[in-house]
Amino acid sequence: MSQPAHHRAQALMAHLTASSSAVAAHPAAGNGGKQERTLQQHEGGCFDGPHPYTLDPMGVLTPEQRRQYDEQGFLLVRNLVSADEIEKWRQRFVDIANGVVEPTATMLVMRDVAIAKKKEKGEHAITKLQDWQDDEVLFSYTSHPAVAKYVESIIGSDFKSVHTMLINKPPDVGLGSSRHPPHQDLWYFPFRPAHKIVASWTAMQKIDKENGCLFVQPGTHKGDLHLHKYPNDGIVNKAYHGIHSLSEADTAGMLHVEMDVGDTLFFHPLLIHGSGRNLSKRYRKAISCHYASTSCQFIEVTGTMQQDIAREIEEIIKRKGFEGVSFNDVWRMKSRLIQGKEGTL
Ligand SMILES: O=C(O)CCC(=O)C(=O)O
Repeated sequence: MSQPAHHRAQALMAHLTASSSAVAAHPAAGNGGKQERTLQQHEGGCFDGPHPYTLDPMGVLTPEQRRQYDEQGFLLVRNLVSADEIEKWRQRFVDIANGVVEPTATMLVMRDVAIAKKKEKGEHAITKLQDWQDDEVLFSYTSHPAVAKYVESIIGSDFKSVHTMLINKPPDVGLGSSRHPPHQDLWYFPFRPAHKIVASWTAMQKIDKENGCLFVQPGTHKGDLHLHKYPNDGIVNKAYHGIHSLSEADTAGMLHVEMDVGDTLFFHPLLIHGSGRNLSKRYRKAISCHYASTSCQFIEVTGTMQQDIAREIEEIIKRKGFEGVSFNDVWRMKSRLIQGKEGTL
């Protein structure tokens, strides 16, 4: 293992040791915990009462916003974060891409499958920065009070960030690799229930159909988790699975969400969504985080549909030098408390 990889491995193991002791304080969590067997892979669930998908303890949402998320599984908040803040996160991305700032120990620096062959350098070589929960500059997006306020209004007051991404979608080179096939984010998550998980996705520039905006299928948050696989209609990036029964052509009729700088979409992890090819000449940037209530619980995915994605992620992490790290451990490592109290997650 190279020296930087060795340091990353040490940092990862330290992180896991710390989170395992937190888990031990809550016997329902962790491998073999009783609750793990009671929650099912398909469990979407909803809150009791008239608002099945929004808790809104502080009364932040308007009746229309609440109806929107409850009925359609997503909420678009215009101009939620300022252009100055977006610029700060963009600059951090550029500094990491150019080697001016070291990526943190657990950060994944990803390259587009088509661009990798072109030997681009710096900002244009990188398609995604992921798992930057320990980078304080980027993390200021995750913990941003305006974002956190809406997260709280959906999943309640105690929550963690579980997955962080800055996506730098490259101009498509004609192979379709810049698209993100229609999928449900719950496919990747070994914890439940689904209604206590929410994503935020903030546009870092004007994003429209041409440069590959998000598309969503309203109301699908009320359905089940579908089987996902690698799509067979073109080349696709590592771990970009899509719903097996849907192709790129099926996305034409979905709702395309065009956004401006700072606009933020919040959405449920069962909502079918993805993004189209970037047909412009410029890279398209968005910053995103998934949050989960600390009352969520890990499930055992062995023997379920999610087993394949779990194995794939474990393989990826093993190749990076992290031997013996389980799928659930990967998620423990990625998580960081944002607000409220620790729980079973
Ligand atoms: O930013 C994009 O192009 C799509 C992101 C997305 O759907 C995801 O990462 O789940």
